[in-house]
Amino acid sequence: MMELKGGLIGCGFFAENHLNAWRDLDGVAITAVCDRDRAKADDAARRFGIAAVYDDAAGMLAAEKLDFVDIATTVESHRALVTLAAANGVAAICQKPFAIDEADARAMVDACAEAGVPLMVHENFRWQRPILAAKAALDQGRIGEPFYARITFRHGHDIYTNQPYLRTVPRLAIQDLGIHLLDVARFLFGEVERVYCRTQRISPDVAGEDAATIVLDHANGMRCIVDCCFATTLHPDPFPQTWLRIEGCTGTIAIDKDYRVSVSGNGERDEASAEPDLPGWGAVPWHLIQDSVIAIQRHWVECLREKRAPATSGADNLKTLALTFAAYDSAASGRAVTP
Ligand code: NAD
Ligand code: 89Y
Repeated sequence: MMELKGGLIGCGFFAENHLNAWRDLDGVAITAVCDRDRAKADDAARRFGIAAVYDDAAGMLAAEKLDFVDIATTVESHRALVTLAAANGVAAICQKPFAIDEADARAMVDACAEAGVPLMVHENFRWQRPILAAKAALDQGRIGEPFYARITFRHGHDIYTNQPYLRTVPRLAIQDLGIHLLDVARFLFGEVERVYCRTQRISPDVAGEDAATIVLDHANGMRCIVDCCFATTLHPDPFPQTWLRIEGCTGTIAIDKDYRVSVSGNGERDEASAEPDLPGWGAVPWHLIQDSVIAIQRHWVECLREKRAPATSGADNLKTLALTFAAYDSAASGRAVTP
């Protein structure tokens, strides 16, 4: 089997997880790295033993024979980089948030479709083990027909040291984190017909909202509350755990503190840990996310080889993005919005 060759664009904070995960996977290798900050690209290349180093993505795509690029940059660069990959006939993975508006997102999806190249958004939360365990219990019918859910991510962990740009973005909690939870809501319960959202800015040191409460009316009749906050004081701090409750006609599925997944029903409760193993290169508490990075990148390799669309394709992510835009519209207008 030929090894797939990838080029990584953006060697910043989160790219470290991508590079480590690629190294863990068989049948794929990152053979070139690029960062417009040459020192970052050089440093990643040295630490990961990658020979080809660039400070310009166009130069990398012109010179290298790549099966895909993995774009781990922040959102403002995504449209230029994804359309560049499409113009070169190269498949692309793009980090979340995929785009800041629908026009950019559609332009990227259309460019890749016209070029006939696969496009996946690196939307990894639905690949977290506790979420997959809850989805399996739901699909097995263990709580009957679901009618209510709450997906919550509230913490006070310092996210700003590693990601300083988060302090200055005008759209913070929903665009950075709520987007993952909205994708999980779609993954578990399907599409959404109405969105109602209220936001708050708790910390005086951030420009955007750092708390949001979103009510979703799903097409299947379910009601789901998506709730995130970066200014919660709790000890021990639960970052980066997503807690979940799904109520069905005959039982309840829950993800609680420390990756405990339970199914209650018929007067009984099954509970197990869905904590992922710590990757050799990983660190607690990021191992929950790091494990899901390995999982989504494995999925990408399988999809490329089998020529099938990834679960979080660009086209699929348009629907998750539509929920984030609807949430901001609702927060601004005070009304429920149809995405
Ligand atoms: P970062 O600023 O640390 O790194 C981005 C890097 O991209 C920088 O080194 C920058 O120089 C480089 N870059 C930007 N534009 C470029 C271009 N046109 N060509 C080449 N290099 C370019 O950012 P980060 O914190 O690593 O975040 C990157 C993305 O990852 C963000 O969109 C963020 O939301 C996302 N992220 C995802 C998760 C997750 O769990 N999925 C977690 C953290 C961050
Ligand atoms: O950027 C965010 C993400 O995607 O997961 C957690 C995070 O790093 C900070 O909120």
